[in-house]
Amino acid sequence: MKTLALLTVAGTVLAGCAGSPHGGMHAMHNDPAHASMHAMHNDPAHASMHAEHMAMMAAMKAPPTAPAQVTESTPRLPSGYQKVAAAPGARVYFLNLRNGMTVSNPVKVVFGLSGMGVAPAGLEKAGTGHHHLLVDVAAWDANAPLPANDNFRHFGLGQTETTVNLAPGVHTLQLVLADQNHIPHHPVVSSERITITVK
Ligand SMILES: [Cu+2]
Repeated sequence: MKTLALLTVAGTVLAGCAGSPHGGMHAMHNDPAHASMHAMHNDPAHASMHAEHMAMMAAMKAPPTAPAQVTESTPRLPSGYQKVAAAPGARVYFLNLRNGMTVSNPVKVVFGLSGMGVAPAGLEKAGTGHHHLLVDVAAWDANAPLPANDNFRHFGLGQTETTVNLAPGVHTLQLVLADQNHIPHHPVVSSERITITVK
């Protein structure tokens, strides 16, 4: 009976999140192998697995994070600088983190990019850029070089992942792709802004 109840809860969440980027995860609940994991919850030895599963479910229910306030991108800067064009449909996203997750230091962040390539800063190559991780940034300017500080972290060597140490508590993260001069593309290629809790 307990197993059935858990599956029912999963089914309800699935219905509420149709079309969400977590669709693939929800799909696992229909997988017989995953269903057998639920059955194991009756075994105390699998209590930790149960806790992990519940944490995952909690992350799915987290309210979405308010988007950052971003100035409207213009093709040129006031200086006359012509921005590098973003490839149509280009997308940057967190590969290993989701909104609402609770994580421990050091926090690994893996950058996902589709439709464009990664090139080191300083190298001008069409259809490329380098990653920037924005930590606790609620507003930024799409028409200026991204600042370089603890809140705006540059990966100018072309890195596609990093580990960061963050103070325990709640933080927001966002990824922004920018050109060889650290200026966001036009239109902007940025990820969803997510909230994580660091233990
Ligand atoms: Cu940069």
